[in-house]
Amino acid sequence: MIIRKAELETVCGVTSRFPLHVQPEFAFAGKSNVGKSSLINALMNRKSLARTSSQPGKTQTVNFYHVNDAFYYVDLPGYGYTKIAVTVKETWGKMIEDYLHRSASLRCVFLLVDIRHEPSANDKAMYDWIVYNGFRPVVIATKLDKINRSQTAGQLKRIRDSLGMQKEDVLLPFSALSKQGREEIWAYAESLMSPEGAGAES
Ligand SMILES: Nc1nc2c(ncn2[C@@H]2O[C@H](COP(=O)(O)OP(=O)(O)O)[C@@H](O)[C@H]2O)c(=O)[nH]1
Ligand SMILES: [Mg+2]
Repeated sequence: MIIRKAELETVCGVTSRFPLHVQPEFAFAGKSNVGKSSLINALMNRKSLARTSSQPGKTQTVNFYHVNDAFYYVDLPGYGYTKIAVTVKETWGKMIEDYLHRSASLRCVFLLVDIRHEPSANDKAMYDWIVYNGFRPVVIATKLDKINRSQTAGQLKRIRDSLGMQKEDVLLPFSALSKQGREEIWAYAESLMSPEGAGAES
């Protein structure tokens, strides 16, 4: 995918109304620090348009990045490390829920998990919740560069098993350092770009 233009168009806090777009949206969910902003930067070919941070929990807004004047990447607030269970009543949960309910142009929710770790209870809850909201989550296993190549298949299997992914569900490994996996994520998003390819299954 050739990125001609990328800009942060809208930032929504708890009290903001979400913009209503006609163009396709692709959202990225996952715990704080898993690499959402880094992935979005890599997909936009930008170094730091989406702010990354080594301190977890920075993004508590929903950020809309307009790409090529054609579609949006949506950076969702990350959930915390320490919370034991996901409750949709929490601020971030409410925001994500409102967003999932409201967006008619949302084509896909990418759920990011760290390839090194077994998905947490929050990751599982988020996965189930995306499904509950009528979407087929596409899981991205981040920080691929942090494990040995020989470990990749095993870690991917672990993630699949623990999230309870179906055989046909998509799991893509990715590294923001090497950009490995970027083409596959672009290709997947492009396949959903046309109206017929809508990922929000009925
Ligand atoms: N080695 C490595 N570090 C990464 C990768 N993706 C993100 N990081 C680092 O992990 C930290 C959190 O990344 P960030 O994109 O801000 O996560 P977010 O909170 O989910 O948006 C930052 O220090 C990033 O540099 C990756 O693929 N490989
Ligand atoms: Mg972030």
